[in-house]
Amino acid sequence: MSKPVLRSEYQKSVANYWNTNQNDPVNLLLGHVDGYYHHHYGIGDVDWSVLEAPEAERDDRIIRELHRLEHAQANYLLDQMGEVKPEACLLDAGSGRGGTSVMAHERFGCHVDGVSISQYQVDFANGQAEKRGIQENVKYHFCNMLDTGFDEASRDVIWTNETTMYVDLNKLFTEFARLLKDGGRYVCITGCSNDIIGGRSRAVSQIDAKYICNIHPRSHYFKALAANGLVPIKVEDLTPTTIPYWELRAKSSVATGVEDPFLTAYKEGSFHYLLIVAERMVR
Ligand code: GPP
Ligand code: MG
Repeated sequence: MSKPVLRSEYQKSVANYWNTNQNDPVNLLLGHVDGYYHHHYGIGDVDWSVLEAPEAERDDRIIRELHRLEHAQANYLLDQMGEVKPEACLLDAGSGRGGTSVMAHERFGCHVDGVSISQYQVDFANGQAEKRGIQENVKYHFCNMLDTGFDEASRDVIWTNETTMYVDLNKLFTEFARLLKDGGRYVCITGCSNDIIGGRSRAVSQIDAKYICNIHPRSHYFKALAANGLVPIKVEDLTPTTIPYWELRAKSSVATGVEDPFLTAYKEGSFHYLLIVAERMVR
């Protein structure tokens, strides 16, 4: 008998959060702008003129601007993948409503599998792929990213876009090392706590509580990567480029209350928005 996708009470509670979070204006209204549904944050300079728009348009202009910044984040993540051929096979680990996978396929023409432990998200994302007529090349699976069942050395690129805080990093990178081809790339954008100054701050704990996640200390990423033969080629602190997104989001009608903890954590230096690009050692 195959193992169940959800292996612990913790995983069940995370799946339940995303299965029942179906009326989330902060993600749906942004996605409705152009049909790319994201579950990550934004980067880049804000066009602050949106705040001066006439009352009747202001809210819509802010939502479009937030979406533009989230889209820019996904494009920046894809920029890190290097050359990706149309015959390449990619894995989106924690694929949410599927936006980044669609973008990867559109940019590279490649095959993408997305995995999520939320059946609702998997169904939503597959519906989007069908709508676009790309369901042969972009497929979402109800599947645990710690144990995907995909073939060994089958992946040219794997990415995690703000999903690693839900899993044990060592288990995750063991699975990614198994899945990646020799020299294959892993691209990660994540929020991590700053453990050079000690334990986690109150603001980081508040973010964890909101999303039922466990934000990892920065050093743990590099230990777990090294332990699994994944060698960083690029590390970039994206914190300064994401703060404007949060400042705009705090002024929007779709603010959820998590804006203050994010802004506090980033500004006090207890938390970073980090990009890591790593390559798999040859077997
Ligand atoms: C989801 O974004 C991302 C997370 C829940 C993981 C936590 C991320 C960190 C960087 C700590 P979302 O788009 O679903 O969130 P929201 O609904 O707040 O926009
Ligand atoms: Mg969001």
